[in-house]
Amino acid sequence: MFKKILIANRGEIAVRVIRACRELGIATVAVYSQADADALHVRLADASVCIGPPQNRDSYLNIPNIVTAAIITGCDAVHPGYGYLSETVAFAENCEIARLKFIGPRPETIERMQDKAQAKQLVGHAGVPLIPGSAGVLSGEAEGLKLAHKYGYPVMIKASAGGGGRGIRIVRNDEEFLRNLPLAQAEAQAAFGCPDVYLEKYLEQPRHIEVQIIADEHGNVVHLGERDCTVQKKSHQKLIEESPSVAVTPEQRKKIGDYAVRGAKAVGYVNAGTMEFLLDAHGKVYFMEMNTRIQVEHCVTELVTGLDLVRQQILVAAGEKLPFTQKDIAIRGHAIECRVNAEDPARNMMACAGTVKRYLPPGGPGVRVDSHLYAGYEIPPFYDSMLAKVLAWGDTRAAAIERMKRALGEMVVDGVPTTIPLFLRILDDPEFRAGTISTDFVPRKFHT
Ligand code: MV4
Repeated sequence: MFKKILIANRGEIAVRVIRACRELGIATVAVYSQADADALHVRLADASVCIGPPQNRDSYLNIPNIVTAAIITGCDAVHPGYGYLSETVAFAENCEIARLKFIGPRPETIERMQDKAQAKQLVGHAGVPLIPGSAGVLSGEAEGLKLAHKYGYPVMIKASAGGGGRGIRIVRNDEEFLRNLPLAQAEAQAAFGCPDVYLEKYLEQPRHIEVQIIADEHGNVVHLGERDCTVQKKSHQKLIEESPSVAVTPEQRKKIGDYAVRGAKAVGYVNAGTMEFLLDAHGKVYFMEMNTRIQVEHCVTELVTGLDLVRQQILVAAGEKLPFTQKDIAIRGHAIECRVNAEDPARNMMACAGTVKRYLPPGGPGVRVDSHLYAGYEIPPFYDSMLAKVLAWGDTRAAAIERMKRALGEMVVDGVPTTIPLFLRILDDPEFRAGTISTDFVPRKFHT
């Protein structure tokens, strides 16, 4: 087992990883930027190293500084969390070169899944249904027009190096296609350093369903059910995640889970990962892309399976066999997560700086809060706007929703405006409660 793990991240996920390490008796090293000297993850870790100035590129994205910090503190493994360097091939490679175990998939797997057009092909060859579209990267205008006519408009042009809603365009006729193709390619080149795009039929009003998988280094892959992430902003920022999905039947659950396992096995996947699918209005599921990291919303899966996913990540990275098989996994009750963000309409995604004057996290039966906040904390202006993940578990979806309303009702974050009021409105929305929504729900009803 590892003796000391460096956590290459900040915020709530750094705190989350430290907690898993402590329960395993593994020492922890936090890294922090000059703006994060008073951050909770620094306080909770056994040791800490300042890795540079506040800007992400100078600190949390600085591979030499982070690898050096791990070496000089005597670490034997690195947990990347989510975002930052969690899906950066060069980081995983540099960790391995420095004899530091990267707690995640092999660098080659990250690389293969990063190219979304290639990932679709690989997973498709394993018999997983794909959103109809180009077989791999679009070769040019002619192929694009041919496929658009074959599947019918609207179609989407997606950047191969994009993902998570970045680098996608919808086009509704030949003229729009011909005008947008070069724009999409130029934008992809500028944003990701690669102009490749692929084409997909546009699915109307889909639901976003994703399946958590965990794989060990001995060929065992288990899925842990699905999460429904349909409640998203226009910007594709997720607001609410749930497990299980109201829109998935037990038969579909088995089928989607099987697709996820087949896809993961096809690419020799190890560690925790997520297969993303779209569920269309006819109840058909199609693979969309794979995320090769632990995700923000992993906690809803933890609440319905009783597993500690970060602990499992560490154990499989240390070479242990999964301690369960598929038949041992049962989904119990229903879990919901609300991402409480510092809400500043003027600065999308970035936290508005401010001091948290009072902080009263909710608690009680069936409630979990993962957060790096404390009263007196000064939120730096350089990073993500997420302040806390509030989770509620219940026997049923209705019970989980009621618990979430209770939890958010008692939560106090003074000093910065938050998304708590928005959540309280969504949780009371009849369409949300009925479970009949699709991805247009938040933009249509809440204009965000
Ligand atoms: C789509 C789609 C419809 N058809 N692809 C947006 C986020 C990124 N992961 C993929 N996205 C979509 N891809 C096809 N072929 C609709 C969306 C989409 C969406 C997906 C999930 C959750 C919210 C969404 C909001 C708008 C569009």
